[in-house]
Amino acid sequence: MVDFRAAFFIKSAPSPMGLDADIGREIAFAGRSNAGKSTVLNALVGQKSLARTSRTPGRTQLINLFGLGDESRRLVDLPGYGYAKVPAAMRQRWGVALAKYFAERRSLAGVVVIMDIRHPLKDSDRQMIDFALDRDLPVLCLLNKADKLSNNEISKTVLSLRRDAALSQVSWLPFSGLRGLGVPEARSLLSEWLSESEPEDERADAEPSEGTPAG
Ligand SMILES: Nc1nc2c(ncn2[C@@H]2O[C@H](COP(=O)(O)OP(=O)(O)OP(=O)(O)O)[C@@H](O)[C@H]2O)c(=O)[nH]1
Ligand SMILES: [Mg+2]
Repeated sequence: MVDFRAAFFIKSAPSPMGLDADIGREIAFAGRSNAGKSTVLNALVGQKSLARTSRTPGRTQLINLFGLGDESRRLVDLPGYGYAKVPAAMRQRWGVALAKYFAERRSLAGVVVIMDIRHPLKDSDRQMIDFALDRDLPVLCLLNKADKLSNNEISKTVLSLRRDAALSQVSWLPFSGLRGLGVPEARSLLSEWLSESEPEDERADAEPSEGTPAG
């Protein structure tokens, strides 16, 4: 199990071009502004303010890169999308850079899309999911702010999302960054993504691992 509590800030970058070398494994976090991305990240790493949270949507306009223990396993906090005050030209440039990142980044091992459970699966969320599925990357959708709904409402929402045949490969998890709901489940899935053997041609060079635990 990856130690999420050992998360530390590596750097901020204005675009995916400014990220570090494309080695090791990383998981990208995407979501609409105000869906609670920073709160979710803080809950996952068990730190109050690793990723800054704000009541002003769209304050986080940089990519923030975090290491887990060392820099070979990383969480990539992408800027929130859907923020109306970002100029159209900037949004356009960002969209192109993001598409390139999702298409070409070899260390990208999976994508987490954070949504407000009360307003799930907006067009921009679908776009992120499609970027990931186009490359057969695993996707976890965290339905954040589940504390705002009753258990019955949560079940209904999750059931209807899981029924979407086009999204059958996507995992859905009710979540509350505020209350810690879903944290152990999310950590264990992301841990798997970060721990699987290296993708593609790197695998051919890898030593066969000894003593792999059974089960
Ligand atoms: N009730 C509830 N509120 C939450 C939860 N997660 C986040 N919030 C609130 O939602 C607001 C936005 O949270 P952030 O974590 O800053 O959201 P963000 O997506 O990082 O926002 P930007 O970086 O500004 O785009 C804050 O007021 C949080 O307190 C949650 O699980 N439950
Ligand atoms: Mg944020």
